[in-house]
Amino acid sequence: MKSTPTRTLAVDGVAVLGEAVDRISHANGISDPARRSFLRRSLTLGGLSMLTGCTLVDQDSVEAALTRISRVNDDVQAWLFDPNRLAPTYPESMITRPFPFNAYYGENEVRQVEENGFRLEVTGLVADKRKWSLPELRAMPQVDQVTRHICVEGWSAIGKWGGVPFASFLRRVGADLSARYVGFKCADDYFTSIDMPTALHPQTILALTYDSQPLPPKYGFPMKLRMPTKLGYKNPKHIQAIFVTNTYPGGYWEDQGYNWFGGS
Ligand SMILES: Nc1nc2c(c(=O)[nH]1)N[C@H]1C(S)=C(S)[C@@H](COP(=O)(O)O)O[C@H]1N2
Ligand SMILES: [Mo]
Repeated sequence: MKSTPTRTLAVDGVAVLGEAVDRISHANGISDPARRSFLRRSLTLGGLSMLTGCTLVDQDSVEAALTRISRVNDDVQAWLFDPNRLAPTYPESMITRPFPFNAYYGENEVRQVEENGFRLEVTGLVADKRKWSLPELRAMPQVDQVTRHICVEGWSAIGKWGGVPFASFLRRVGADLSARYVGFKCADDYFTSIDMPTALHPQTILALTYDSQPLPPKYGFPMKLRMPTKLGYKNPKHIQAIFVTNTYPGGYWEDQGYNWFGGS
């Protein structure tokens, strides 16, 4: 018997939706199977279509509708973000040893960046576009913090990072603090971007050390941006260039469906 086109579409749509809910749940840190299956059961194509005002005819339009939900989620998270609320800090005795490595490639492919000749690029909406050597960054006042890193893949670990408070760095280079985004380009071609309120958060640091030692290659030498208020994938390692902009820069995982705000 031949099924009607509408019926076939609905069945395919539900399958696509189920997969998409899993992916978006993953990207938003919803790892609890009970919450996921609740979402799977309660989110129907009709509901999604009503929520987003999109006509859901194929995989692309379902993806577009979910992207739209993810953008609303970004706005809600940005609105809920309290620039003065501090993430928990921990005693050094609670540091996870060994601290896990993660990247979009294996540990045997970690980028080896040379210290000699390294210069951090700073571009976009900043008054001073001078490049920075590592000794120059180390000469700025440094802070240390022990915080929890949370990865959407379902693990978390406590680590100790030290470096320059990112707000001091942005002020020092005369960044336009009313700009929307700060973007990062990394030596391994990873890239990401964050909102200005998080960039200015007191616990956001341009980290040069891990556990009081120069950042080892696997944890992102020569520097990473460490934000205990954001999920792991928002914390770029091997930073090569920083830019301030009002044009949405996206990110390596964000462009593949991970939520952009990525609060933890
Ligand atoms: N340059 C770069 N930064 C990156 C990644 C990456 O692949 N490349 N992966 C991100 C992800 S998903 C995680 S969980 C953390 C892992 O950091 P760690 O190796 O210090 O645990 O780095 C983030 N920053
Ligand atoms: Mo991650």
